[in-house]
Amino acid sequence: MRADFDTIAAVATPAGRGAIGIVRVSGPLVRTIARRITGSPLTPRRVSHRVFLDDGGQPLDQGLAFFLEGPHSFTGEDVLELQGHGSPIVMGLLLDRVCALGARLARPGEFSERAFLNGKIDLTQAEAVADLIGSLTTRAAQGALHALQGEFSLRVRQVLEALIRLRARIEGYLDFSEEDVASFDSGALEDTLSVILTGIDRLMSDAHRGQVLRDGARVAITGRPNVGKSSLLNRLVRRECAIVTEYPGTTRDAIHVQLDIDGLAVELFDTAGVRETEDPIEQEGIRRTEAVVQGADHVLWVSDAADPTQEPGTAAMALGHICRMTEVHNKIDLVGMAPCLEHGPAYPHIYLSAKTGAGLPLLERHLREAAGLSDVGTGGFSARRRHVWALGRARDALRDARDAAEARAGEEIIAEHLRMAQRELSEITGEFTSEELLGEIFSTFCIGK
Ligand SMILES: Nc1nc2c(ncn2[C@@H]2O[C@H](COP(=O)(O)OP(=O)(O)OP(=O)(O)O)[C@@H](O)[C@H]2O)c(=O)[nH]1
Ligand SMILES: [Mg+2]
Repeated sequence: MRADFDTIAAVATPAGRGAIGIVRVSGPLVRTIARRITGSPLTPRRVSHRVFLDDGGQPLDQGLAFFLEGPHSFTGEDVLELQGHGSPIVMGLLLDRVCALGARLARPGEFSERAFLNGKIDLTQAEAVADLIGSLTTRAAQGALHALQGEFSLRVRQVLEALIRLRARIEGYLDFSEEDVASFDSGALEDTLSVILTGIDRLMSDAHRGQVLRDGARVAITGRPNVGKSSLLNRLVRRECAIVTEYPGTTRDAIHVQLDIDGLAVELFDTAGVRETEDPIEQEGIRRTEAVVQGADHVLWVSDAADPTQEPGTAAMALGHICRMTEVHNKIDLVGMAPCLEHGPAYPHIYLSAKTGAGLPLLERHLREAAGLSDVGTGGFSARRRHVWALGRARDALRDARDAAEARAGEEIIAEHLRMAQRELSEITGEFTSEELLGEIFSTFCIGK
């Protein structure tokens, strides 16, 4: 436990009214605060029913008090939890009282930050706590829990350890090479490097999947007017969310809904149909469509299977940079077609009917596959974009090391690339992370966590 920390306090339960509200306190003053507020010392790890007192000995509330002695607590410090009645007024009174006794209000994520700084959890685990709280689907929650239990950190550490062993060998050789006549075995070095690279590639693809699990995908439905975009959105969310009419130009505002496609959190956007128009409201709608398409991970360009004059999905490309696109040929019920998925040269095509629902499971499976979540069972850990990027930079540094080894570039250069790779990996677990990055990460947490 770090001696230089002060005592922090926050309401750990959500704002609003509920059966129970919890004030959480952590730091060196906890024992004193606990004794003053409950009137007598608390036994560690024992829950006791107490009256919570103000400075004149008058009751503020009553409830359960729970005291944990550091380092056997979440933060690694002495921790007090007061479970009072879940009223914002009562919580405010208790928090004021705790602060009057020497605590200060905690910043967002400060309890988790202390757990990290006191070595109770590493950075990916601290992030997993926030991700578990913010998870959008059951699978995302499971993934965050796996990361919290250290599954991701363990994988990173395994790569790190292999890397450190290799660095030690090379740097040991560099230190003694003048006396030692035996030359460095570069074949063995290349073999070890390729084993590490394979490990990091596998870890990167798992981390990427973990990031999709956490963040989900932004999917935009777009196309010409009246092709059935809003009908498709309604069918996917299984309720009448967007207005559907037989008149072209119905949708103007970009509507967005959140849905869970078997573990993939999708933010689905319905947009105004794209066409030349004089109507200023519709023009604004089309401008918004373009903005939605630009920000999407996946675009579904809807066309009308019953209308042979329709432009192909390539017209969607004109809307701007598109990451991934699928053309959805809607209204197959009108032409008596069976639903199917075809892989075209430029992008896939799905034939379905938003009206009857035929082909919808094909589309849902396709979206999961495209996001890389097709084979996720309940396993896998959640990860963040910053982890994937750091893994990418570590992999690049390792590739540079391998290229240098192959080119017999000299051990100093190889050692330098390995050092860079190690630094990137250590940034993931937080062993080597700048103050700014830490501040940025913890500031997105909720207060009391
Ligand atoms: N037969 C048939 N009709 C459909 C299907 N999907 C949509 N429609 C009809 O097509 C018309 C237009 O549907 P919308 O969902 O409003 O089309 P949209 O693309 O959102 O149209 P805008 O918002 O005007 O751009 C409505 O009359 C729907 O009932 C389908 O799969 N089969
Ligand atoms: Mg519409």
